[in-house]
Amino acid sequence: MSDSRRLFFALELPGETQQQIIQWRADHFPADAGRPIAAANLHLTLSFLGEISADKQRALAVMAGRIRQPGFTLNLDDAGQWLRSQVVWLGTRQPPRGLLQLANMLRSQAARSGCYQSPQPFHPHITLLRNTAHAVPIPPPGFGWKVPVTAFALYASEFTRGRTRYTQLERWTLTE
Ligand code: 2AM
Repeated sequence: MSDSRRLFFALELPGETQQQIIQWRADHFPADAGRPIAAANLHLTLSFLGEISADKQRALAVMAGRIRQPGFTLNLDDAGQWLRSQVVWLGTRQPPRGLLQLANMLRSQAARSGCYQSPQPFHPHITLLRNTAHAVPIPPPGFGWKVPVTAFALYASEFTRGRTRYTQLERWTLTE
């Protein structure tokens, strides 16, 4: 049996914020707009690693554990739709320097370890809806959640019994 798993580094969201976001989504998007992501699965990916071996996972976790930087505040005040990938997302108009620094570090560690990293610039986002086959009206500006970010984590993505489940494997606190 293969020991590789589909892994990614991401920021978690506080449970309360996840609940507020899904309430806002229910209030502002038509029910048939797309497939809603479950509250517990709302996250912001920093670096997608793909299917990697247990050995590579350990090596990447050691490098992640050496990252030293302070936390930051994420203001989730932007939303949009990517027609090609058929997703509606929540993001930020002004990505904090700490977020870009953390994602850059994890992405370059992953690339150096042989994990393919998309050449597309990093566009921090939280996927809210998938399979949005048609253009969806995006709520006007005015919404926003300020999220204090004090940690990042490594997740496994598993698809079982028709459901995607994200399991947090390791978590690191952001401190200088
Ligand atoms: P998405 O929400 O924009 O699809 C788990 O699947 C996480 O990894 C999701 O946040 C997903 O982003 C991201 N992801 C999946 N495949 C990816 C890929 N090939 N490149 C970058 N991110 C990916």
